Amino acid sequence: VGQENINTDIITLTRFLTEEQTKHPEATGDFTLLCHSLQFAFKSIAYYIRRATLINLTGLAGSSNTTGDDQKKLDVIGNDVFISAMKGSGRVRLLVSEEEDQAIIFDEHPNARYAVVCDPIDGSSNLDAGVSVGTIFGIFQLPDEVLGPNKTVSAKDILRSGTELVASGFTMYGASAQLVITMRGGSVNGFTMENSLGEFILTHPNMQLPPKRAIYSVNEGNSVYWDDWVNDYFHSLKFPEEGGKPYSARYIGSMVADAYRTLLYGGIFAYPADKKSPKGKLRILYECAPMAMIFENAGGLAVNSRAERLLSVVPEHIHDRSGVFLGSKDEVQKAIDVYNKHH
Ligand code: AHM
Ligand code: MG
Repeated sequence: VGQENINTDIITLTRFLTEEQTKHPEATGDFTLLCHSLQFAFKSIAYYIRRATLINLTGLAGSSNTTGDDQKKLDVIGNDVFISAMKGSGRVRLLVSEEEDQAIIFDEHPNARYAVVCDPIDGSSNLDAGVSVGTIFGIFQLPDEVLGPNKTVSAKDILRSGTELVASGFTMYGASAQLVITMRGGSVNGFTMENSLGEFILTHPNMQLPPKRAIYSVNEGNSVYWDDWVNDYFHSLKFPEEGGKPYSARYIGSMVADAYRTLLYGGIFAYPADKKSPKGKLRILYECAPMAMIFENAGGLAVNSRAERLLSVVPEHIHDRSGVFLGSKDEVQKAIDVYNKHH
C-alpha cells in the first residue's frame, strides 16, 4: 500500500482570519466576526444551490410526486440567507443587496461599524443549466459620527468609491465552492470548500494575475450596440497584425465564473456600456467595485467604459451601473490605449 502524503497543517478560513486579526493589534474582532457570518452565508447558499439542482432533476425526469411545498426561488433564498447572516453577526448596520430596492438598516445594532454590499446570487439566469453562479460582496467601515443609538444612517452613507472598501470578495458555486477574498492594500487569497470537513481551505494563497493572456470574455451578441472604440478593440484581438495569433473567446455569462477564470488564467473580461444599456449592465457598488478591488490587488487593472479607474467611481444611487473592463494589466492597458486613440 502506497503511503499517502497527507498535509495535516491546513489553513482554514477561520485560522486565516484569526492570523490576520493578530497582525492588527488595534482590531476589535468585529471584522473577524463579520467574516465568520459571511462564511456561513456562503456555505448555506452553496448547500441550497446543490439541493435545488436535485429537485430540478427530479422534475425533469417527469416525476409528479411534488410535495406542494412553496419552493422559493433561489434568488430569494440566497438573499434571505445573506440578510439573516449579516443581521445575526451584529456587526452590520447597513446592507445593500441587488435583490432589495432600498438599503436595509439594522437599527437593532446601532453600534455596528460595518456596511455591506452584495449580490447574493449573481448570474442566476444560469442556475437551471447547472452553470456556476456566485455571491459578490464588499465591506465598508462606517465613520464614527454615525455610530450610536441616536444616530441615523441612510443609503447615502454607502455611496462611496471602491477605494474605501475595507474588504471584498466573491464565492463561486462551481464543481466546488471557491472563495476569493482581499483586504484593503492586501493580497488576494483563494479558498476551496472541503465538503466533508465543512471548511474553506486556503488553496490559492497570494493570487497574482498573469500580466497578459490571449483570452477575451464578453457578450459579443451586443456588438451592434457597442461604441466604435469597443468594436475596434475586440476586432484588433481577433484580427491581429501579421504574424500575431488571434485571441480565444471564453464567455460563461456568469460574472463570478468569468472573473474567476480570468483571475487564474489571465486575459480580459468586459461588459461595456452600449447603446442598449448606456450606463452598462453591471452594478457599481456590489459587482464592479468589489471585483475591481480583487483584480487590482492581484496585479491586474479594472476600468469603466470611459477608461477611468473603476475603484475611483462614486455611485450616485445604490443600484447604479457601469461599463467594466477587468483583467490582466497588459490586456486592460490595450483597451485603454484603443479608447485613448478614439478620444
Ligand atoms: P444578474 O445580476 O441579474 O444575475 O446579471 C448579472 C450577470 C453577470 O453575472 C453576467 O456577467 C452578465 O449578467 C451576463 O449578461 P448577458 O446575459 O447580457 O451577457
Ligand atoms: Mg448580479
